[in-house]
Amino acid sequence: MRMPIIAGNWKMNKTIKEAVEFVKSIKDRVAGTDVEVVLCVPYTLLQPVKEAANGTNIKVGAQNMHWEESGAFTGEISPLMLKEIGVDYCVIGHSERRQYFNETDETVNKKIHTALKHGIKPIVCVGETLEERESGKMEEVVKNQVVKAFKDVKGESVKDIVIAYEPIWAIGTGKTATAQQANDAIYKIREIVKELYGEEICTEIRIQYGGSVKPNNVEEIMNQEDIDGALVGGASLKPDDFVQLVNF
Ligand code: G2H
Repeated sequence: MRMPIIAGNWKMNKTIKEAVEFVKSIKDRVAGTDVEVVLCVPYTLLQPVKEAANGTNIKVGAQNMHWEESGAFTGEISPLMLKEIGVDYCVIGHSERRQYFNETDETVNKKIHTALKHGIKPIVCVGETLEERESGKMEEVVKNQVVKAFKDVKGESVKDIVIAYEPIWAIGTGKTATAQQANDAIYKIREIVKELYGEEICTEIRIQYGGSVKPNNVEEIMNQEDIDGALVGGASLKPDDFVQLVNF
């Protein structure tokens, strides 16, 4: 039985004060659920959110990290720095990072290896553009991303990885993939994991959907057989909305 995981991806939003108030406002309302609750926040908010979430069921994630432990990489953050704060998860390969910051399948793969080495659970994002979907290439594109992301990742580590299927055309656009489209894509991703790692691991790995998930569509999405959670941007910024998402 896979535990559902609802992760907020705050992107480049919120001050420390706003973040701490957010955690105070939601912590009692997300307590005691059977859902894993994660907030993926900007680097400046990791420590304050971790402290505010102390003693609650809220886990904390970063939105990116470097694959090296230290060195001359101006502006970057290493897995050791995240680990020191007690970060549980890290989003890796979000489409915005692929699109605006030259993230590639190769850097995604390196980051996954480093995250696993340091006990940080990767939330690995994959997904196709509208053009790719309309030309019937969704499966091929996503397969290529998954195969390259998981290169040389050992089977026993795969249970610590969450995949987020985020069709690029549904991100922040208000266009959501239908629950059926999302489930079909996620079913296919599970089949790819099965080809790579076999039946047991493919039934264990959690695969989220991301892209304009909101309180009014979360239930239908979460009711799909293969969808184990949501990676949520816009709707994770308001405490009341986020609480509704967790309590779908
Ligand atoms: C996709 C998602 C969060 P939104 O990027 O990862 O954002 O819910 O705003 O579409």
